[in-house]
Amino acid sequence: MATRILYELAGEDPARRFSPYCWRSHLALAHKGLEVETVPWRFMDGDAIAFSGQGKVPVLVDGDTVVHDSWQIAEYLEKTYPDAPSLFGCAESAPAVRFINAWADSVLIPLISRVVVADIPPLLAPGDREYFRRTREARFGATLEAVCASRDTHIETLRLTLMPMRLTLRAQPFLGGDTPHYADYAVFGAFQWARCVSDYPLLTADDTVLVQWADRLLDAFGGLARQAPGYRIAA
Ligand SMILES: N[C@@H](CCC(=O)N[C@@H](CS)C(=O)NCC(=O)O)C(=O)O
Repeated sequence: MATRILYELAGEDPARRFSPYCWRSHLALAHKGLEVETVPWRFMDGDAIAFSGQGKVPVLVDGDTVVHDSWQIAEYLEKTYPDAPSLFGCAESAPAVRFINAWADSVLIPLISRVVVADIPPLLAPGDREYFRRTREARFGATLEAVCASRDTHIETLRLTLMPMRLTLRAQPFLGGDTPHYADYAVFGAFQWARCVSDYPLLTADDTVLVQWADRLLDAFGGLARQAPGYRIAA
């Protein structure tokens, strides 16, 4: 029995792991070179993670330790496995990476959500579909279809919002510098989420700086993210 387990959100197809937060943790574990058994979890499986004292994934079980919340998991891995490659570059950089994580949570994910959310219900296990629609429509105050009806406008806002990434990645291959670190995973998790649920491309093919950055992360760790069922990130 594996001593390290990551519970990840899955669709009807257990291979469709689509949570942006779970991808962060999965890539962080790969970055640290830690083996993990990933367990598909669905919205109706609340009981399966009740031991964590809350109801959201990712949840990491590492021996006797249980950690939830992707940022907490990153900090836990950094503290517990200091000899493995650093997730933050160095301890002094963690606060700046926390800012990038917060930007992805509060700006990037809500914007992407308005582009892809209507594509999610058909991919969910039948038992999850009503719950997802009800809770997300309450959040938006509109049907998922109404939210995505203006996706052509939302995508323009999203693409403008990505300008700081382009300016940074023109000068270096990763947000982390010459090699990727948690800043890349915090942001790329959102791109991978969109790729896993929607055939609506987030990027245009001529957005080469971002397309190449996303390609590098899709290829990282032996193509871990690219192997997940999904669509194209760029048109
Ligand atoms: N701040 C948390 C967010 C985790 C989160 O929202 N997870 C979603 C899946 S993407 C979830 O488990 N939702 C359960 C629900 O909506 O019932 C983190 O960074 O891990």
